[in-house]
Amino acid sequence: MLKALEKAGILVEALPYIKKFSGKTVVIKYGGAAMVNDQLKEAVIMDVILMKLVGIHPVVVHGGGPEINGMLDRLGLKSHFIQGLRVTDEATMEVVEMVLAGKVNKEIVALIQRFGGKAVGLCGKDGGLIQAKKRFELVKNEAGARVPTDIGFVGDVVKIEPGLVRELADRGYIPVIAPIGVGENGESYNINADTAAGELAQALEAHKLVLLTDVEGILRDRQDKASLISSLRIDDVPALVEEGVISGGMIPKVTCCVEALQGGVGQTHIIDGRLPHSLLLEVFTDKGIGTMVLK
Ligand code: X2W
Repeated sequence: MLKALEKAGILVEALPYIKKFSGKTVVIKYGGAAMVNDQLKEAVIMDVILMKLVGIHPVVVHGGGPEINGMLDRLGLKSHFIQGLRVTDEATMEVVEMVLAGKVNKEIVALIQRFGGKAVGLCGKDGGLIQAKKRFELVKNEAGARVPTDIGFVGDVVKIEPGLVRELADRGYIPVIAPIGVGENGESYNINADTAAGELAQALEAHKLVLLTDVEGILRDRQDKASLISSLRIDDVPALVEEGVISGGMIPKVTCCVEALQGGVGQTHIIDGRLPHSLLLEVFTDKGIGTMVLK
């Protein structure tokens, strides 16, 4: 157990950060492993509530890929992905919307309320928050050429209408947002949650975008946890991709950070959601815990 003095030291270390971030918006993408385990879920929620209580405006954008897979399975529907995106036919879209905007969104809202915060759940349809259009994913064909491919109701963000989210945040609520977009004719689109969080962070002119994932951050040597890169700049990214340090599922996450930074977000962080209170450790301590990507 920590001695009283050590505890005080930890609180004091947080002070300059509390001062610096007070009144600023922090968009948190919440998904993956940190959302499956109940204990981790509670740890994340408590961190978000603490942030709100010290004057920061956290905005939660959640995923729910594993929950969607589970429900599709129960209904006897197959999950199918192309380049990490769910191929979303009409029946799948119906399930995606029910699971994300219904079940997952309301679960998070209820948890925040239960632990003493105030939360309001929205999806991209509410107040026209996330306007989207059909995405054609560039997929390599047999000849090696990248051709636009129809993957159903997967959306690209056209426009974000952030007014409602700002108002809720100013009134003391934590907005909780499901990554469902709305099309011109009111149709629903399934949007990757990292992408939705990045776009929201830009529209809200957020100070920070935090992606909670199920890896430690970017490791120079994947076998060695001590090789974590705690901070890097946009300019370092191409070389790290070239060397294979940033690869696979990390590429879209880093791209999301780079785009957010280019769109005016101050700092972006990729952190390990499997570690209890990783959010607090990244935001309120000097060293942080994951990888920070800066401009
Ligand atoms: C995702 C949306 C949820 C998501 C999906 O259908 O799974 C697309 O792939 P995680 O938990 O962050 O993976 N959408 C287009 O991104 O959830």
